[in-house]
Amino acid sequence: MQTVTTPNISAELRQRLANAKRVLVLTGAGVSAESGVPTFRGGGNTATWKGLPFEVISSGTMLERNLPLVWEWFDYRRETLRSLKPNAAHEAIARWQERFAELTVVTQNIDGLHQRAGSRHVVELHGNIWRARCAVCRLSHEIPAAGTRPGACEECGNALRPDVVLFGEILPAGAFEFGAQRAAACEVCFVVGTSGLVYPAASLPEIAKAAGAFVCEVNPERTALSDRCDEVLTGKAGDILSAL
Ligand code: BJW
Ligand code: ZN
Repeated sequence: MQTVTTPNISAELRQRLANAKRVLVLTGAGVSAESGVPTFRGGGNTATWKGLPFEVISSGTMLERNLPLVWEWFDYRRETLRSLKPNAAHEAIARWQERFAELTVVTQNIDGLHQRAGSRHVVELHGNIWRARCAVCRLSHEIPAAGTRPGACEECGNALRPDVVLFGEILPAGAFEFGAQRAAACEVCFVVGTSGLVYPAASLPEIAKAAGAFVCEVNPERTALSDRCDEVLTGKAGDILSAL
């Protein structure tokens, strides 16, 4: 029999959640870990591919140098994602839409699992692996889960690239700004399954805290952000968010 320990949730967090209208959730790779998606840091299998560290292959520099190799890397990643499903953490976050007057989900993940669990209006800071975009006119193209990805832009015929944000690249217009605006206005901010190392995403909890929000981290390990959170719930996102 599987035992699930109830996390030690403070009375203050319970009270704040009972009164909260505006809640922001920032998620990272750890929220998809229980679906079987490898994280980038601290284990998993994504850290290197064909001997290349992910910071090298998932970079704007590599895209300029070798687009076919970058496509190969994302084709491989889509293949591993194809059969995976949202987990209890994605589902709990989707249910919070009915619980709070204004729930903002800001994710660094590119896997689309929040949307598949039913979350609407997810702010994708780092793009989506199920889309390609034209390197010239930026037109977005869906990549079907079954079948082959589009070869060239249907508008201008130029090369397509994965619609994800690589190291050294700029985030999608308005995405971070929208997240920052919601962070500054929220009452409770959850930071779930992220190492908090990648900017500007990692600045959202800081913006929330500076504006007076209660910041709560959910992670089995301590992170770069732990010391600046008001509460740290240690454990897996699926267990803790379901209990909350
Ligand atoms: C669980 C769990 C369970 C496990 N339950 N939890 C300021 C200072 C220094 C540098 C910069 C700065 N501002 C910008 C930069 C440069 C750079 C950056 O941040 N570098 C740092 C690493 C130093 N940022 C950028 O380049 C960004 N662009 C930008 O800022 O443009 C302007 C600019 C350019 C150049 C210079 C300055 C400014 C773009 C960042 C794009 C990041 N892209 C990636 C790859 C996407 C495509 C792909 O998938 O390949 O996004 S990198 C990778 O890291 C991916 C993730 O979204 C991102 C964050 O990782 P995340 O989600 O935190 O995952 P992990 O693996 O790190 O952590 C997992 C966590 O889960 C762990 O804590 C586990 O414990 C936990 N966990 N199981 C809950 N069951
Ligand atoms: Zn085009």
